[in-house]
Amino acid sequence: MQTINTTSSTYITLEEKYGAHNYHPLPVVLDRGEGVHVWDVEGKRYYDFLSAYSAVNQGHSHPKIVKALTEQASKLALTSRAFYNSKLGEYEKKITGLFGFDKVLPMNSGAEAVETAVKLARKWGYEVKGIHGNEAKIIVCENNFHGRTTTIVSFSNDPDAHNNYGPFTPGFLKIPYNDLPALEQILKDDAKNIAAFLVEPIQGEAGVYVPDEGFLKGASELCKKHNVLFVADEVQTGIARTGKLIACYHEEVQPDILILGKALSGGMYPVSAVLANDHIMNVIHPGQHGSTFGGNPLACAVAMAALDVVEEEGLSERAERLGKMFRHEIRKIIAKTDLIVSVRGKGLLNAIIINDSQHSPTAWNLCVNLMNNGLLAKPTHGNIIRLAPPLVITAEQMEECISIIEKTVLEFKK
Ligand code: IF1
Repeated sequence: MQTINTTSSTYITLEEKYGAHNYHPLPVVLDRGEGVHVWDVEGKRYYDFLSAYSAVNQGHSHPKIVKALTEQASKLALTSRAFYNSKLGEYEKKITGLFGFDKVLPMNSGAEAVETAVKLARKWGYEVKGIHGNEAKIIVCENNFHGRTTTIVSFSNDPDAHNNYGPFTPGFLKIPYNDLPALEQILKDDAKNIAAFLVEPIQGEAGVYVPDEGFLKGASELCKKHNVLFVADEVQTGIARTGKLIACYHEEVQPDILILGKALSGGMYPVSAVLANDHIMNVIHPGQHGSTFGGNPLACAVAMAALDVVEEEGLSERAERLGKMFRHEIRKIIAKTDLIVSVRGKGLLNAIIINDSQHSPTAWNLCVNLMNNGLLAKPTHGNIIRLAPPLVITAEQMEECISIIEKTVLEFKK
């Protein structure tokens, strides 16, 4: 049962009346954030276990990132790429050095970066691999989530994301996730026309599906064997979230194209990036791709600070260590209840599977009760609740959150 205070209801009413209804938020109105905490308009404090879908890995309003934002904003925010600027080259050197690529193409949203990667892979396919005109194919996985543009939803099999948005962009082949034999077969059948394999190292939206050990390595080797680009969408799994700087590093895989977003800015500003080596990136020439805000000085300053925080505060190691603790403690709770079937994840990208149908309100109701008990989380699909706090969470705070989860689960009445 959720009681909505009048102040909150005022804000909710405004959004209901004047905003498109493209979301169904939990009934909480957030007003302030700091570290792992957010506060609602009534001043109630919550632990944030969504982290804006893993965009706030560095914690809400991290002082170093806020400082970079405010200082740069008061100096020079946007020039467009019609001119050079004093932040972009420094940022490009930093990010390509950190992730081990020759070049970066700076964009803004994750979907824009995925679209950029699709265009880059296709262009490489035609101009380097020699695929005949307009025949380039890109392999994707069932139950993928790569964003919400028309081309991206063209290869989604989620009816909500896909239905009535046609006509769709052709050129995408689908295989089951985590299925190396299927990838091998499709490559054997049509490698000459295949430019790339686009994959999430962990499928976040689908429900935090972690592939079998060896899937990423095997897929990248199959791609290399067939001269197909291995494209890792690390928008959600990147920037230390899974316990490594990018999730591909759990299997020592260096993708041909790396897509970053979300926590690349620490959640402070829309910043995304596509990284690749020269033999791929150099197919793009002036006037062939771009964006008004891509590579703006403000984004560069924020992203450099956000990347510094990841290194300085050891966020990858912290995510690895506290993620193991989290799953261990949740498994102890699972032993005491039949409400939760299992827990899965890597680092601090985790999910619990609720013992009810995906169409039941149970996961939602549990999230409302968690909210009432001071922890914010939200179901992904139906009966799966993603649990992903900012990576700056301390062991003590994690213990408190596990207690909140245990209390809420053991008290829950369907
Ligand atoms: C929403 C989901 C998560 C992503 C991956 C690209 C993008 C995303 C792996 C696009 C974005 C966001 C989008 C947001 C909710 C959230 C989400 F539920 F939609 F699927 F995290 F799982 N690749 N994911 O996860 O990045 O354009 O949004 O910057 O659309 O509701 P974006």
